[in-house]
Amino acid sequence: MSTATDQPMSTKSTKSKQAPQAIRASDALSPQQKLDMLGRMMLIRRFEERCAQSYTQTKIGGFCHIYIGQEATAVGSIYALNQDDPIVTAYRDHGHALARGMDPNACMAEMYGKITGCAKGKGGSMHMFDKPNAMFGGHAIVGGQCPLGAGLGFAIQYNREDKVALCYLGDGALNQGAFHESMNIAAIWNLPVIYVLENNGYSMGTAIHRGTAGSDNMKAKADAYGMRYDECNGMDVMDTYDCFSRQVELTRGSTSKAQGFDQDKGGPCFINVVTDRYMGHSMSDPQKYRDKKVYDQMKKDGSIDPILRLVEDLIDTKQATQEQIDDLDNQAKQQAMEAVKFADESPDTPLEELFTDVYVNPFDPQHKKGEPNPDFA
Ligand SMILES: Cc1ncc(C[n+]2csc(CCOP(=O)(O)OP(=O)(O)O)c2C)c(N)n1
Ligand SMILES: [Mg+2]
Repeated sequence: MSTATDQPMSTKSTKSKQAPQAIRASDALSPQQKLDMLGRMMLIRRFEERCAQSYTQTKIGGFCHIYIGQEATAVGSIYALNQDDPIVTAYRDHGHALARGMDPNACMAEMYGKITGCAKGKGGSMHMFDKPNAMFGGHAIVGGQCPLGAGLGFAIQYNREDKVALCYLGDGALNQGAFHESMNIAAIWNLPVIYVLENNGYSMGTAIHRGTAGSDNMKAKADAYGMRYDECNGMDVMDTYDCFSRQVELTRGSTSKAQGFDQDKGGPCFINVVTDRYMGHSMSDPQKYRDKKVYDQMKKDGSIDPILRLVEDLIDTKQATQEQIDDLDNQAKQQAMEAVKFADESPDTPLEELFTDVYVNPFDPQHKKGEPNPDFA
């Protein structure tokens, strides 16, 4: 049986020891910006705790995949983007939506299946969409978002925009054809897209080494397509931010107005973010495949926790006081509580909505021959 101790964090990474970088992007962040990143991670943590609670109370139906443990991946990577850089991800998507700036009320209401949700309650937990914040979902089919990531990159290149697309995927998507087809087309067309592997070591209950050939060498996946590769510790938000800061700017090189739209520059990249999910695959997973005792202790003593790590760093370096940290956490708790209240009090999505915002077949046989389908007008 695989346990957390079978697979310590360090063995999941293929990173060779590198000399410390002289200048890291995170060195230029102000204490205020670091607190802002901490606040975003705390919001995700407290929000997800409330989701788990509401799910157990059967207020949320369907599937629900909790992001706790992986907060630094969404926050560290998205912090390195511009607000209009598009992102797309899989079904474990509440964290990305919140990190991107989605209103927590709309996010929670979506899970409750309420009309006030970001997709009018018709998508649920796995389908968080927020076009104004350039969040293109939330996709339930493993690897299904990979071609969409290439599409987002292609749109940027075609429209000669100064943007970069991020496409997140779990380690379970590594063996899907859609992932490899997307990496291939991104490479041959030099698309401004970064494929972000959220390597939490498990797809459902299957440890990565049991399901993925060459799981100890993620660089080989990028090499197969002649693509740039990087990796970072996804339990350390600053390391994640540094990694994305350098790669996002390189990828932006092919589309940047400042750098002269040179399609031979920049191009795609594959980033292996080594992370950990604390809870089961979904709310219905008791995690019998992990040694819970060891794992609980690791979480408690803060040896792996991304939030505790940043808190400790801010306090040790006197960039923040305990009082500021407590205030941030209280705000996060408050926002999560308000989101639950908002979702509780919002009306259900009415039945008529079943037929809105869906694809329409203009040749629907239910319509008389020769007459246009009125829904298609
Ligand atoms: C094509 C496809 N096959 C199987 C499933 C069932 N399934 C849902 S989640 C999942 C595991 C994916 O794990 P991973 O990509 O590592 O993401 P994580 O849950 O760790 O975030 C599987 C096999 C699916 N949704 N789509
Ligand atoms: Mg996984």
